Amino acid sequence: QKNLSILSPEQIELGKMLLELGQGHLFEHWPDPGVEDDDKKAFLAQVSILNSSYPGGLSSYIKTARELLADSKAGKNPFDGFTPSVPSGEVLTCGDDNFIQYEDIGVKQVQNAAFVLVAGGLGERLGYRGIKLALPMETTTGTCFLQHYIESILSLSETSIKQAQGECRRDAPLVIMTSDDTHERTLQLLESNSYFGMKPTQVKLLKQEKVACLADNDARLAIDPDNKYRIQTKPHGHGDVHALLYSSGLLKEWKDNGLRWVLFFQDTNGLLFKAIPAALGVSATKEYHVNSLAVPRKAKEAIGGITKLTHTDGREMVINVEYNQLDPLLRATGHPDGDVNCETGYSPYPGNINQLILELGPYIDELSKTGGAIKEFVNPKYKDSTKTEFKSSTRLECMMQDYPKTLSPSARVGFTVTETWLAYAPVKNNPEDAAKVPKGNPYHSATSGEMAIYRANSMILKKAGVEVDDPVTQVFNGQEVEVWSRIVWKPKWAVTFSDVKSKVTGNNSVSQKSTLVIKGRDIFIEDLSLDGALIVDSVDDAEVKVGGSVCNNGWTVESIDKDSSDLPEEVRIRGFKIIKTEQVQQLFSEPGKFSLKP
Ligand code: UGB
Repeated sequence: QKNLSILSPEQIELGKMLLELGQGHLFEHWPDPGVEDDDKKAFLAQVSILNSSYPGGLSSYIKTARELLADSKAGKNPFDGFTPSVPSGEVLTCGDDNFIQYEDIGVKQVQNAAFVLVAGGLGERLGYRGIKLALPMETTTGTCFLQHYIESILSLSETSIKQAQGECRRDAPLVIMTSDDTHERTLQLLESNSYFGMKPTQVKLLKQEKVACLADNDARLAIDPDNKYRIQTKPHGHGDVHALLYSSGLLKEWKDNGLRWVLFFQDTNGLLFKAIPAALGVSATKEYHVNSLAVPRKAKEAIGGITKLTHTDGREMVINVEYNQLDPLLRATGHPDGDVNCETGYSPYPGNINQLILELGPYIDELSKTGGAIKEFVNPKYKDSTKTEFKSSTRLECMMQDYPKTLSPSARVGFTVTETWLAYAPVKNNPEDAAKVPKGNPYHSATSGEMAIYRANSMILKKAGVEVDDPVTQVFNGQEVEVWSRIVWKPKWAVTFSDVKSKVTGNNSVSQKSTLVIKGRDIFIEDLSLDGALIVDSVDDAEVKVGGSVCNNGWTVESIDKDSSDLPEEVRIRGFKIIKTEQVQQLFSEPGKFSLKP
């Protein structure tokens, strides 16, 4: 009461609201007016942000938190009444006729698509202090994830416009969701690299706010241990992307501009764009409102499982069940062994890789009803079995793949499974945790993420008729990985399997010790025998034929000690570095037709 005189009317209202919501403890330590007044005002300024950035405000947040905390304490099963079963979806195999057909349809649709990258996570599990988008995807060229994503979108758009015979020329929008942890560094990465070739107006950053932490089962907000005039906050999860997109007005703008699709993707999956065109083709052909891209999943692998849930009241949905919930759900519904591999060596539930394709019209209709609010969950760590106290504060969380949970049963929700080697190699785990992954399960580390790029490119070239040697097995940072020829190309050279096929002719071979880097757009590989390192670049108006025999000492992959402090963190987390001994390197910088036959 005494402090009311120092506060603005808006701040007084916020204070009253907190008292009505049972949050009196937040003010108990407040001294008399005149003491720490600026801190008190700063506290209410933070409350104002927390209140306005959550759909329905703090009262809604606290109400939901009380309900979810009560359910958690009572041990209520979130899937009560639901029986899981294996759903059916479209299964694609890279390079076969079906795949090529879907890719063709998908590429044409890219000119109607907007791209949304969720990149608010800091990557604590990875043990890397920088933002994950700045991390090199592979160290042969040192291209970072963001550069690769942007160049892929630019090339896909270019191809799309060409294939649709320039019906309409429009720059594909890219939204990046950031957080306080990643915003400034993401902006800086873009600005210091001229947006990697995108127009700055094409890219929009939407920053997600953190949410208030909860100290107990009554959803009393937690005071920051380092500052008694701040409420402790934590990330709310990638599900925020829907509310942010809705409130930004971008969805309506996209619809008015004639766009039809919104594609969501994550920060560190260097393979993803190899599967996007075909998956978009599936969305367009099957007229899916929601299409999730999935890969075969090893039981207990830390990715969600796509599951069909059927309720006793007849409701049905196809939805991601997060990895920590799938096993208990199966055990509770007549599968005593829980989440186990079937005869294929994989879980029968395809793995969600959080690549979602939503049809814009139905998406806007749904968000007009929900405001983009996504079903939340809470995951408190209790001190003991009485479940009365938490080990540390908790908060509500939400996931972007839970968007279909509020959809009506008539919504067309499907999924598309493709091979893991083609579509999924995230970089999430630090070397220590990766080395503990059970044998046969993927490491999801910087080591495996980079090796997966070489494997995918080698496999694609093999499917296109190139003789690529088998890989050798090596151990880096305690992880056994296949080391394929280091083959890397820029998206402007090829963004689809058909692009690759059209640029590779005759009898070509690449030995295991080789490195092949293709940077220019119109480079044609014809009768090349490579045993060493070859790097070719060209300006867009040059057409270059590359063939003949290239043999040199090349670039080697050398093991390093992850604890050696003289190496940068992004090298140490891989456990190897590329030693560049000898190469043929050629840039064709003038327009015209050329041939490179060393
Ligand atoms: N992210 C945000 O933008 N904001 C946040 O508050 C949190 C994250 P994680 P997670 O494909 O491998 C997901 O932490 O959540 C961004 C799926 O839920 O890497 O453990 C963050 O920057 C799971 O079903 O993953 O697991 C990153 O880009 C499975 O699909 C993205 O969200 C798994 O990803 C994912 O964050 C997977």
